[in-house]
Amino acid sequence: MNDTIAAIATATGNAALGIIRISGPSAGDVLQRVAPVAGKKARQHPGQLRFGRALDASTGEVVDEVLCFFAKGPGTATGEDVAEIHGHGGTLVLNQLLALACRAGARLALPGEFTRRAYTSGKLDLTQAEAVMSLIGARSELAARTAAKQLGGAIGDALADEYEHVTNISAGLETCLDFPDEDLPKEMVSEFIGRLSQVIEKLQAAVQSWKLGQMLTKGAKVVIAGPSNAGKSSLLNALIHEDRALVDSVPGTTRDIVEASYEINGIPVTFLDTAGLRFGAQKVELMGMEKSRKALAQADLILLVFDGAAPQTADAEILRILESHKDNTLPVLNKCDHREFTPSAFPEAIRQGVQVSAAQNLNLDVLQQQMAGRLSSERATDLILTTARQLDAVETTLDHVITARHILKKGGEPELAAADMRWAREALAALWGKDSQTDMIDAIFSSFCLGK
Ligand SMILES: Nc1nc2c(ncn2[C@@H]2O[C@H](COP(=O)(O)OP(=O)(O)OP(=O)(O)O)[C@@H](O)[C@H]2O)c(=O)[nH]1
Ligand SMILES: [Mg+2]
Repeated sequence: MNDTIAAIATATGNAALGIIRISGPSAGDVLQRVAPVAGKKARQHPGQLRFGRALDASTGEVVDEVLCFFAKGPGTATGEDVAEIHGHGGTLVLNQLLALACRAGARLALPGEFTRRAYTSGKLDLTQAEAVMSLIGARSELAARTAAKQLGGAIGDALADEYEHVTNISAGLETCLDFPDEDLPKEMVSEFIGRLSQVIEKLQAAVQSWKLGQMLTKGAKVVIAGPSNAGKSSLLNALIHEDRALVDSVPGTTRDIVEASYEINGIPVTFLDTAGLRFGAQKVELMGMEKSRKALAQADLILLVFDGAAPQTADAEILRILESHKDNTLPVLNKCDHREFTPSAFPEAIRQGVQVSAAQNLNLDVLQQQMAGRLSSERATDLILTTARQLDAVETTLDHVITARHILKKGGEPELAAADMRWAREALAALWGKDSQTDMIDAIFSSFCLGK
């Protein structure tokens, strides 16, 4: 980390501005070599932008008119000296500026290297570093808000108490191991069990948040399924306000799956309009129906659409789908504008569904609200795990904490509980990329009296 790195920090393509970012011990020197006058002024006035010219040192030619910025570490994003050259946003000119910076002593940064330096210098923990990418890639407002919270350290804050309990109990058990002949004091054991139960509850909530985290990052899959001709494609078009899928009065219109992206209450949604399920279909339509059934298995939410004027279409297969996916299925009775609309002719579970008219845009707001409710029931929490790595760390911690509590409850060997608590501590520390050993040593010594 004692070299100085540089990269184009803005997107490629033509734009009003483009920024070269430089970080490392010679950031100031590099800046001054690229833009001698403005760079010098920027170094004299850290935190301010100075106007000047970037020059090709070998020819003395002006490459671009630029604004220069300099900030001294460690109070910077990477913890190092940081410089920026704001040039015009053309691909060619930015590459020239970057080449000047490299000739002036910087090297090209590797992907993620600025954020990595921020992590190494303790500016960010791992969950915050991951949040940088989530924020940049966020596809919806809620995803962006969640990433922004994580960038601010939300996961660390939400699990700070749990980490402290795990570390302290681990330290407590390790200390007891030094006195193998003595049993653990009863009050201590019951206190540990109580605290572990709190930890378990919180970690379980964190694990549950993963599903929502996935929906936020990848988007929720909402499959529109049901009998042929129920108005599934009409409903898709009405929900996304776009003429996306073909609609026709002949059953079997949709065969391949039609996808469309949309956002519902801050959650990015991918709708999958599927081939209607019906008896007596022929080859291609049957292939489409097979795809429909597969799509159901991957759905976060299924809109099971019925033609409210054709109760006979709610046949055995459809009812089986409703039964086997009842946790994530929302029945929808379409065509409520139809004169033969008869919800009472449907089985109870379907009759309770939302009554809409895709053709007349009736009640679609109610349907949207119900979808949002189903997709974001766990939304209240600040603690949302968004990467597989985070989930793995929390699940591993949870396993060990549960085992340790079990051992303590049945009066088992403290060594065994201590081993599980050590693994739990290490796994939880890995969530943030912390050094659990140092934290535990801190926990042990902080319980010593002053001056000892
Ligand atoms: N009256 C009325 N007719 C509708 C409504 N929604 C759809 N329809 C009609 O129902 C027929 C079938 O509509 P689609 O949207 O193609 O139905 P689908 O479920 O996608 O059909 P498949 O793709 O064949 O399975 C068309 O003639 C639509 O105009 C509605 O709300 N009210
Ligand atoms: Mg269709």
